[in-house]
Amino acid sequence: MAKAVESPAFERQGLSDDQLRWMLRNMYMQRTLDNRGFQLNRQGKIPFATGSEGHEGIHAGAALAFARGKDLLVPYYRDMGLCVGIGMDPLDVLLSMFARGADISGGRQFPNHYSNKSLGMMSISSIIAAHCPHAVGAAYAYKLRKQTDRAVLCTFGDGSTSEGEWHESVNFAAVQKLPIVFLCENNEWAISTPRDRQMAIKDVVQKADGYGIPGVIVDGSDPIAVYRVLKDALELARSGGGPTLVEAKCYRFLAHTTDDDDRTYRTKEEIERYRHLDPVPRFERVLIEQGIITAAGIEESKKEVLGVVNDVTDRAEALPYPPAEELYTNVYEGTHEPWL
Ligand SMILES: Cc1ncc(C[n+]2csc(CCOP(=O)(O)OP(=O)(O)O)c2C)c(N)n1
Ligand SMILES: [Mg+2]
Repeated sequence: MAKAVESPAFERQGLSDDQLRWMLRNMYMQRTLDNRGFQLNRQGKIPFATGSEGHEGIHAGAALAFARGKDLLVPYYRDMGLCVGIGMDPLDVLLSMFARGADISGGRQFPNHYSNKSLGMMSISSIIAAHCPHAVGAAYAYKLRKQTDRAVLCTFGDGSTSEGEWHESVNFAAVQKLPIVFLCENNEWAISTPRDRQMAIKDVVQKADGYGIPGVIVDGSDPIAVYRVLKDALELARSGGGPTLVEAKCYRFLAHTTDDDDRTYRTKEEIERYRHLDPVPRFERVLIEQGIITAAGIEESKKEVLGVVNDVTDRAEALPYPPAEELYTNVYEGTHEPWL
C-alpha cells in the first residue's frame, strides 16, 4: 500500500547547518539559472529554455541523497537543479543553452539535455519515459555484476507515467528486484494536460501497488522531507530490497518551456493558489526560524549565486559555436558522413 509522508515539524535528518544552507543555495542556483534561460531566450540569444521553478525542493533534497561516485542519475529535462546539485558546473548549463563548441555534446544536443559521464549522469531524452528502460537496464547491469552498493535514480513527470515504456520499466524492475528508485515529480501538468485528464486516480503513487513495490508520497516543496524519503529508498535499493516509487508533489510555476504559452490553458488564479507550495520562501522561513541563516545571510547567498550565473553567462556567450566542418564529428561512427 502507498504510504503518505507528511512534512514533519523541523527535523534535520542528520544534516549539518552547512548542508542545509547548501540546499538553499542550490535552490537559488536553479531559480537564477532558470530565469537566465528565459531572459536569454526573450533577448533572442538562445533558441529554447526549460523552467523548473517549483521543483527546487525536490532537486535539492534528491541531490543530497544521491551517492556521488556510486549511484547513477537518469534525469529528465526538468532536472537542472538536480544535475547542478550532484556537481554539474553551471558553466555547462550555459554552454548547453548557447550551443557552444565547448559544451559536453559539442553543442549538438537539444538545450538543457545534459549528460556527464564522470558524474554518473545519463543523457536526457526529450521523448518522455524513453529513458526509463535505459535506467532499468543500468540497474539490471548492477545486479548482474553484483555491484550491491550502487543504485539508479530515475526521474520523470506525472505525464510520463502514462507511457507504455514507464509501465514496462517499473514492472521489469519490480519482478527483477532491481536497485532503482523511480522519482515522479508531479507538478499537476503535462504541458496543457492537467493531472485529472491524464489519469483516473488521485495519486501517481497508487500505480506502485499494481507492480508490487512500495510507493511513497512526499511534499516536494520540503527538501528535507525529500532527502529523507529518497535516502531511505536509495538505501533499500542498494541493499537488495528492490525498487520504490516516490511521488514528490509540486507545482510548475512557469510555462512548460519558453515555447509554451500557458495562458491558453490555465489561469493566473490557479498559479497563485499553488504559491504556498513555492519551496524557496518556505525553506528560507524554516532556516531563519531555526537560526541556521539570517536575512543578511540570505541576501549574501543570492548575491553570490547571481555573481556566478553572470560570470558563466559571459564566459559561455564569448565562446564560439562548433566549426561547421565538424558538423558530423561524434555524430556517426568513424568518418562516415552521410550527405557528402
Ligand atoms: C513520447 C512523447 N510524447 C509526447 C511528447 C511531448 N511532450 C514533451 S514534454 C510532455 C509533457 C510531459 O509531462 P510530465 O511528464 O508531467 O513532465 P513535466 O514536463 O510536467 O515536468 C509532452 C507531452 C514527448 N516529448 N514524447
Ligand atoms: Mg508534469
